[in-house]
Amino acid sequence: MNVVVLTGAGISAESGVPTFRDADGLWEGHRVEDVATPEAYDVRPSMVQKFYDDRRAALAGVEPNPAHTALARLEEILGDNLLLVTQNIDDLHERGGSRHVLHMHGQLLSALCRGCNGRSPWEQGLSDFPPCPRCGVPELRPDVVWFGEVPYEMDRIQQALMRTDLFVSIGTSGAVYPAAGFVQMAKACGARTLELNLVPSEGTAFFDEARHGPAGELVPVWVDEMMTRSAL
Ligand code: BJW
Ligand code: ZN
Repeated sequence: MNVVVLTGAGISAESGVPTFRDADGLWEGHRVEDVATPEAYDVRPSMVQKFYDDRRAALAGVEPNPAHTALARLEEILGDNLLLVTQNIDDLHERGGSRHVLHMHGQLLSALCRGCNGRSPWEQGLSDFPPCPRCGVPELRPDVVWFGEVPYEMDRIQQALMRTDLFVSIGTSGAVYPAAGFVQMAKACGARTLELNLVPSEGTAFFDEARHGPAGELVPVWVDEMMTRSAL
């Protein structure tokens, strides 16, 4: 069976990583749609760099939860028949044991050079505008996808959605495209679709089945079901 899993901020919530659109969401007082843009970075680069430096530093204080580790167990069974796509820029899937993770909105532990367009692994802060390891120009920005920018690996994701048997969306509000449209694309191509989210998402009506509750409980149960089925 071929499976595509899409994850969002809700899967990391129980690890202590704030989501974007819940009551205690990120960017305190600002709508993410107003600040996660290249224009906001052009106007206030230091503020934006500090925000991402703080989030990068906070990774050291959080751990993967049972939802992340359950998806790693699923990868062990399905191998290349699982495509795990995350909108998250944290590294909790990798630390939970997943080996192949497609970060469509980029990664905190990577820097993108506005001089040469190169991507470099990055663990430190960027607020002091260090030189790019590739070209030496001090134009490194967070390697994340802001509104108006094209998410990574869209061709690969679209190909996978067209041939998948099952599409599962975990912990995402369904407020941001193109990820919010994956359910309809997969369904139009014949896949069964399942939502696992704390509450009904904006797109909940598009799913064949929706289960609501914390990802740390729902995901291990669903993965156990998948493992039982694959053992039959
Ligand atoms: C739990 C839980 C628990 C809590 N257990 N669950 C008009 C109409 C349609 C589209 C557009 C439009 N105008 C503009 C657009 C396009 C635009 C867009 O979608 N805008 C919307 C505002 C409408 N999109 C873009 O610009 C994208 N690019 C693009 O479209 O390029 C064109 C193109 C596409 C494809 C091919 C070719 C060209 C880029 C979008 C970039 C988004 N970037 C951000 C910031 C990334 C860096 C960072 O992290 O700071 O990505 S915004 C932010 O939202 C972040 C997230 O990845 C993304 C999604 O958020 P997510 O993960 O869903 O989090 P929340 O907080 O919204 O939801 C959490 C959910 O978890 C909730 O439902 C909770 O209930 C649940 N939950 N606890 C389970 N314990
Ligand atoms: Zn460079």
